[in-house]
Amino acid sequence: MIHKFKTLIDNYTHITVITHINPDPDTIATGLGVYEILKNYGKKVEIVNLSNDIPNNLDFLKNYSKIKNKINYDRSLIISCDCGDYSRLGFEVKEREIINIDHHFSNTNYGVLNILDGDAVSASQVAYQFLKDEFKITTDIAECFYTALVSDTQNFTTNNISKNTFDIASEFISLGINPAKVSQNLNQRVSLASLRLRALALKSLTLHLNATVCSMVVAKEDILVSGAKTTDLNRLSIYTTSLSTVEIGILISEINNLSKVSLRSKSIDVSLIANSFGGGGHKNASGFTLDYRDSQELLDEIIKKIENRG
Ligand SMILES: [Mn+2]
Repeated sequence: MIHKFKTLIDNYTHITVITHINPDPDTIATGLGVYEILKNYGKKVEIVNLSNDIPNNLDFLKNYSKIKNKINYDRSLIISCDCGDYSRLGFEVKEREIINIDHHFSNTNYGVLNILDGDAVSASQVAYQFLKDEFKITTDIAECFYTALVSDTQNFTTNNISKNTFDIASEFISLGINPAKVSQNLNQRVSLASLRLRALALKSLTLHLNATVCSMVVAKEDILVSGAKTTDLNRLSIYTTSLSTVEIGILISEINNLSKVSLRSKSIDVSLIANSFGGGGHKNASGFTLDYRDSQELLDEIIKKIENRG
């Protein structure tokens, strides 16, 4: 497969790295690592994200300032990072060849080359394991991949982590990265607006089905009043499974004309529920987005599905 990868990139002078809509640190940091690898290999590379709202606590990563919100190259090879299906790219690139690097079980194989590992804890793990024997992994690249790994495992606390996760982390440390620097940037650069939003979201916390399900709703007004950005919503879902009795957490966010739902679980497969609403994701972390719906009605419908699941 690495040969096909090399043949593909050798066929092009220009490469566009695409990161997913509603970006999280895994997509951005994996994209930046891949960007640097290809630059060092001698390619003309651009890295894009559809939104203008990139988490700014990632600005310590090399080439962060190069991220643009439009594709400038007319003809380029596309490399997508952490995008489970084509719509996650956000750009119209159907006519171009796509290399798809991802770790979602639900990935739809939309690329000409699909580099997938559903057991990997981050897209950066997939990229690193695939590329490390053929390309030089510098400290800057390792820092990107490590940041993505720490973020997608919520600081090594998700239940998909294993010895392999720590082995890879230790390889990144051998490559010269500073774990404390990454932790501080990821966890201790929270904006006041996002703390205010967290308070409002926690205020909405409600328990259902004998306290086995926990929901939180972020209303349009909450985002407005707190001054938070939509990327500040990313971290809120962790609170929905904080309580010991809770098996499934639901976070509903009213963003513009959309209802965005994040589902989290301790062991139950919530991706099936996300699928039934047209979404996808991982067993313990998945979600879906709908045209705006009344949050209480939507919540009732989700809870009914949870109650009636087979
Ligand atoms: Mn990811």
